[in-house]
Amino acid sequence: MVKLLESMTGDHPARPCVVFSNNPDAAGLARARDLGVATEALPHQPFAGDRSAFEAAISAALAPHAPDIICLAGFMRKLTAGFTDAWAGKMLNIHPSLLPKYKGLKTHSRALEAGDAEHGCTVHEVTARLDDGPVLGQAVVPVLPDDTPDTLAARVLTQEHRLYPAVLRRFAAGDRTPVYLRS
Ligand code: NHR
Repeated sequence: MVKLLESMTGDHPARPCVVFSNNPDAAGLARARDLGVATEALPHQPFAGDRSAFEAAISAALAPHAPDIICLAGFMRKLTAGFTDAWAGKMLNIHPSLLPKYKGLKTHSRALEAGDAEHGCTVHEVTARLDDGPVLGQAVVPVLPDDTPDTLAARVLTQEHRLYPAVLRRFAAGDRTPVYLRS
């Protein structure tokens, strides 16, 4: 998220208008404020069992900031079709695997257990189906012999920090041609 904020300067076609979290204590909110970006936070727990009500409250919190694009970055609440349809073609996510491999959680240990020679991350459009929307970019890293889930995650994260800003820049300019990176 911080890499995205920092990337939006100069000739970049977008500017950050707000950072939202469902965790009022998220460190990223303070990082955003330090960078001069507005923040909103709304815990999901009071909405237990009613995802649509939570999403309506998110929409109300975002509305004054008038976003054109939403970038999920570590957002861990599944979104219903009501929200994803409203933002179809305007909401991105970064997922730590080479989709369509390893949708869902624990992607690094799953890649290691499968004996994959390569792993990576994917930026995709968010649709109602989890980790399933059109691919906008991928970055590939090698899996090394002594990797643990943590060492592999760190290698992927370095590429996430390159890939997501590169995809957002292209996407915000209206170009959905996928970006492919290799370390
Ligand atoms: N929502 C939709 N409709 N489509 C996607 O592609 C989404 C999404 C919401 C979040 C991010 C995704 C990831 O990068 C994302 C993509 C959390 C879960 C999940 O199961 C799934 C996918 C992602 C993030 N969340 C549980 C839930 O009940 C809670 C898990 C937890 O808190 O640890 O919402 O991986």
